[in-house]
Amino acid sequence: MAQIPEQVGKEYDQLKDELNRHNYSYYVLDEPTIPDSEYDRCMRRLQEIEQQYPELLSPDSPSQRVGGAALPSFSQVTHDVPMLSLDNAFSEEELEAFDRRIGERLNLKADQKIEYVCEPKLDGVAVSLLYRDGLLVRGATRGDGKVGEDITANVRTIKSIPLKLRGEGIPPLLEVRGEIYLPRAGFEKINAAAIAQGDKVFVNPRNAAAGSLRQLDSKITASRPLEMCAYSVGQFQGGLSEPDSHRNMLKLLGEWGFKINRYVEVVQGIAACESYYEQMQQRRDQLPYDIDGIVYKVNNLALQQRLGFVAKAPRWAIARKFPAQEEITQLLDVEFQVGRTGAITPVARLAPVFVGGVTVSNATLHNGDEIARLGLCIGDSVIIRRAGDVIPQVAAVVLEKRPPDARPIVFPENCPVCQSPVRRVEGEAVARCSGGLFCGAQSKEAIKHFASRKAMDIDGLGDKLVELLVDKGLIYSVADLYELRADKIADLERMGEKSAQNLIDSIAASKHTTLAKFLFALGIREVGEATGQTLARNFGSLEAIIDADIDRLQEVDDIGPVVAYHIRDFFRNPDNLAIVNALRESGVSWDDVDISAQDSQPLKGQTWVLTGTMEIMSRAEAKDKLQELGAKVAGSVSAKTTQVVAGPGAGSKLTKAQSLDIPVMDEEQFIAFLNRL
Ligand code: 5U1
Repeated sequence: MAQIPEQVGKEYDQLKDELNRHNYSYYVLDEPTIPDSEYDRCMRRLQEIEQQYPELLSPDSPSQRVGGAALPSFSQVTHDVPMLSLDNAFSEEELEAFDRRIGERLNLKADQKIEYVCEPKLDGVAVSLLYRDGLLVRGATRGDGKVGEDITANVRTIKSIPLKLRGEGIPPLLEVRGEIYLPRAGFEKINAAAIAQGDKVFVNPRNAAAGSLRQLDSKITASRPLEMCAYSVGQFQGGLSEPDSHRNMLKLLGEWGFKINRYVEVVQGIAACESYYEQMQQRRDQLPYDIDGIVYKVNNLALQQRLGFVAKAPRWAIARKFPAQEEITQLLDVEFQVGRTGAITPVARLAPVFVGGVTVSNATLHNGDEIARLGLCIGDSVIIRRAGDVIPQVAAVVLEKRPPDARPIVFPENCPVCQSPVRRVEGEAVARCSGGLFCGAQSKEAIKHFASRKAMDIDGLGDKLVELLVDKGLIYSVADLYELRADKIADLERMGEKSAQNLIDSIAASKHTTLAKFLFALGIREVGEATGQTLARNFGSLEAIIDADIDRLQEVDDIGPVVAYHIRDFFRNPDNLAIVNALRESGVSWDDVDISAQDSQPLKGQTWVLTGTMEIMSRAEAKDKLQELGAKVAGSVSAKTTQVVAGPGAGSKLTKAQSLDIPVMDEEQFIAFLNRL
């Protein structure tokens, strides 16, 4: 065995501490401290040392988080203290009855309020983690509450689970309980990877978390971005005396290195529990993970003891469930919609179902591949999932319920609107109508996009009115908008002379625009707002863009071969050029951009974030201004953010910026800053 040089031993301990500290900051506190590249360098060096001196390797080494050899099976674990489940309250009345029962058992006076801890109920998998002398020695599933499975190798791979506890006063034996869950972004990511590989996808983040923990090969678990929040203690033996309240116990767990949900709150009395429920229900869609309800716990641990248990659940806690985010319903039909770029999207028509707080009767099926992947037939019972801000999804088919008369879904060969052939480019999932602007559906969508706020911003020209104008044959393309006359449209439904004139005035007012907005308004595939800005900044005039070949277009930062191809393709099409010319002849105009000013763009290379309310200038104006000055405007704060502008009501983005030491200014300071440039 090679002698371990003292220097190497010291370096090893330092690396371990540094990596564990970083893991804690990054995965528990959400506050990155060192760049990824530095983390990777430390990890490589640690592994190098472990390879050379394997006797140094300890169970709390961060290298142990990558997973090890696959197990033949999971062994069983008996819980010394059973893992309880929770009773549910399905209404305010049931919650109030829970509070009354507690008051009666504790002989409280009618006006005496009980102190409760309110916690979001994370939708994942319950876990027990056993620590001896501060080291993680066992992770187990709940199982039936008495006997679970040993998933130690898998839990070691979860970065927010401490392998070694930090801080003071750690009891020699500590069993922590909590929830392992998969944030929504991680769920989307692993499902996207499964689709790319032709594997089965998970129906929801909970199933994905459970499936990831059930892996005998812990390397697979390590590849899933699971997280864990602690919510109680099963055993606490020796060391300091236990805290007196549940909240203080959670605080202590936080100090020892566990992630504690940030929305945990102590309240007085059941009415406050109800307001907390309402607040969290409002917030539910914006959370980055699924929660399925709220857990209320009596805060005082001595009172918890007095209250005790019934069967498998404590008397001192209850879960109030939120409306389900998944429901079963029937697929009645599939219709095919044609989008602005001709993309044909199958849309599921469903028997209406209340899910995630709204009634859902349609869901997108994305494309033909998605229908094939789901194995969907008309008449099937399907699981609809609506979680977060996302549009409702058909998550799975319930095959056992397939009726004998279920029919296969046939993708159309011709456009349902204009009958032109449908084409699918090899390697692309999307099938498209080949009719171009000849297709009524495509021209309607193109006009809606052209008129939209971020494009030509034609006030009063909403989607419904565009449909009506096209259906009545008053316009065929965007160029016709500028030829409209008030007397031609005054007779339309709910129009009248005054509204007709207002619309004509708004159309006229939209004529003077910017090159960037005009490019965006044209609806060229893959050319969004930001690409419109980039093109305008780099070419200065429309003529220069029309004349640019693919190579020239690709010389521009952020323009790859696909975008370049679509731009070129658009301006090669004589119909499109005719529309562009007609628009210019009608008076659509902009000031050419001074491209020589490019190098002096003072904010080039910077990333700004706008958060909170803007009271003096609009957020859109602020964004335009920053982009003109060369800055990127991002939606979230990260270590790469240069500057944050925070108005009243700024929340988590401001907190994150402060924790990362990113400079923050308010709107007045921002305007003063712009004036100085
Ligand atoms: N937040 C939270 N979830 N949850 C689940 N607390 C909590 N407590 C539980 C369960 C099953 O059980 C208690 C009895 C400790």
